[in-house]
Amino acid sequence: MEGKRLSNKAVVTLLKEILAAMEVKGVNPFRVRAYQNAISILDNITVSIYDLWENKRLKEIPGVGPGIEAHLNELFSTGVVSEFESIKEDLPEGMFALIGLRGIGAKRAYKLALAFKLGDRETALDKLKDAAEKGKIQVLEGFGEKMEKSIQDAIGELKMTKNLKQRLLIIHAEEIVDRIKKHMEKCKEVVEMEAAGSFRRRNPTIGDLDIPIATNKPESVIKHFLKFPEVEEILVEGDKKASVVLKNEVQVDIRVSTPQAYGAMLQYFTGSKQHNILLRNHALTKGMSLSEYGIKRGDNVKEFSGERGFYREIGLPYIPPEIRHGNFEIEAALKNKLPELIDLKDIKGDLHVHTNFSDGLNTIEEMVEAAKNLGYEYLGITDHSPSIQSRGLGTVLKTIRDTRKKIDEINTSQKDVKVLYGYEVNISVDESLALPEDILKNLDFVIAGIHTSLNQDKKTVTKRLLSAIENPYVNIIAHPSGRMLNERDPSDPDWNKIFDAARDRGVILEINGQPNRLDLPDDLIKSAISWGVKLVINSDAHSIDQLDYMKYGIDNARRGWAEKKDILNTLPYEKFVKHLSIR
Ligand code: DGT
Ligand code: CA
Ligand code: CA
Repeated sequence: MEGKRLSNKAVVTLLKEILAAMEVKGVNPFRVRAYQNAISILDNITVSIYDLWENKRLKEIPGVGPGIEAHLNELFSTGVVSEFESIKEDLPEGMFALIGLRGIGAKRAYKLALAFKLGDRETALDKLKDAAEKGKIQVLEGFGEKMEKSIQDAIGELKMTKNLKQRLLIIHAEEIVDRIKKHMEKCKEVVEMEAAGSFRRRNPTIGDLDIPIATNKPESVIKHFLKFPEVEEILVEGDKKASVVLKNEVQVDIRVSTPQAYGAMLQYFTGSKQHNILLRNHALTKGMSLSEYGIKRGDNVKEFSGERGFYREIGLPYIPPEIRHGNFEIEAALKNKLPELIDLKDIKGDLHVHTNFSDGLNTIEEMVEAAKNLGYEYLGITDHSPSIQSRGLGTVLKTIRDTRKKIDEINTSQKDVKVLYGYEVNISVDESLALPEDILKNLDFVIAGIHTSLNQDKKTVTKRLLSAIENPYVNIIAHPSGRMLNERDPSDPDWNKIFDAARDRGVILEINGQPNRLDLPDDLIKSAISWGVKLVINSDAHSIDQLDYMKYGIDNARRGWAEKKDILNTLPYEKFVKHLSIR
């Protein structure tokens, strides 16, 4: 099939517009729901939707039913969806520019676009801003003064358009959150605060920071927040919220609530937006309506100091923030089938660390000492393998003998941490491994990974990974997708083939904890687990401090619904090495 290749982002944007158009037109709510479901899943998948279509595999995506499949089919073969063309024919084009605004659903976007003749996308936001400033929104039916103000704020928040900026890695967001927390600790009116949004869901990258704060003195808290020394520009200053841009261009939105109502506020600002939408749909079926202030039944709004009570009220167990993606977690919660997510304290060893033998900072001994302090039972040393081409076979063999001796000595002189000797071996462009099997077979274990030419076509990159999986001495595939956040897209092999081969041959896929990798991505973690593939979480530390990157790997594993049983380095040493030797 030869069609019109579109990025996942372009596909999702278009589907969101179809959804909005259907909502305005009052299409059957079940179809609307189906679209919402599909969008939240398509919005979070790593594999190319276009490739799935090309391989006639759209059906395999959960949530993609025949209706949406037909739309995608038409979109990829012709570039347009005729039903969409006709459904939006009499809708003002400008409404589609408003859909991303906080609190503006499709129907409101439509009303505003009609009222202010927002005929095209480019000018829609500016025209709306102008209307708000002139007080023209509050007089519209169903809007009012409060709504006008909140639309103005939402446009303000959108000013630093997220798409134009690079998203922050979570490790950098953590540093900023720590500094804000330190500043806010000096204000004694703060009862409770937590960074919510994508940060609390442990998304690998963060667009902006959202911080709900519990207090009985909103004015003093906001005043204090605005004195945070890193504030560069104040976008919104209200009596219950503020938005600022920091000197490092990061936007921070704070919202205050009373301690008694903090649970609903925290829940709302944790999101994801899609989770909230689906949760609201669920609550509606029980005659309840959700907001950041509480749960409304009839005229009565019930407040919640914490999130557990909030979820309980709508008949659900607590759902951990990491899986609030709008991707079947509500269904699982309803059936009491939420996963028991893996935890950092379950980890018994790290199988991917570098030393100063290659590009690491510390010696093997220092890495082992640090692993002992973390309470690990085992540590796999996996420097980049020495190059036979540049050093010559003789030197490489001697290096390996010497290193083995050293590791044997460490294993004799201390018994706390069992040290395993391996290498991180490159999978070359021609599919060969950087070390021959004669050498590989003498190591305790081998990690193989792709580091170059990731953008090969699907067939080639699939074959390349399969050749490593089929090598009898390879135990683990490092950072399988090869993505580098903000830098490099993941490669796009046929994942089902990779998962099949890995499961059948007992090869382990890695969840790499380096904050700029976090690879496997969460959606692939979830698929791999459902495929029966075993995983390990590694720090890929290049210094003793980086052993802590394990925690980002854990975050990512949790986002992929991983439980302790799915992750092999939760096993005690004996059982773990047994798994390595069954190969
Ligand atoms: P980000 O900042 O792009 O990394 O992602 P988030 O998830 O932090 O998104 P953000 O900052 O736009 O909004 C924070 C939370 O507020 C979001 O996770 C859920 C909630 N929220 C935002 N807009 C809406 C909305 O239109 N409807 C609902 N129900 N919730 C929303
Ligand atoms: Ca955010
Ligand atoms: Ca925000």
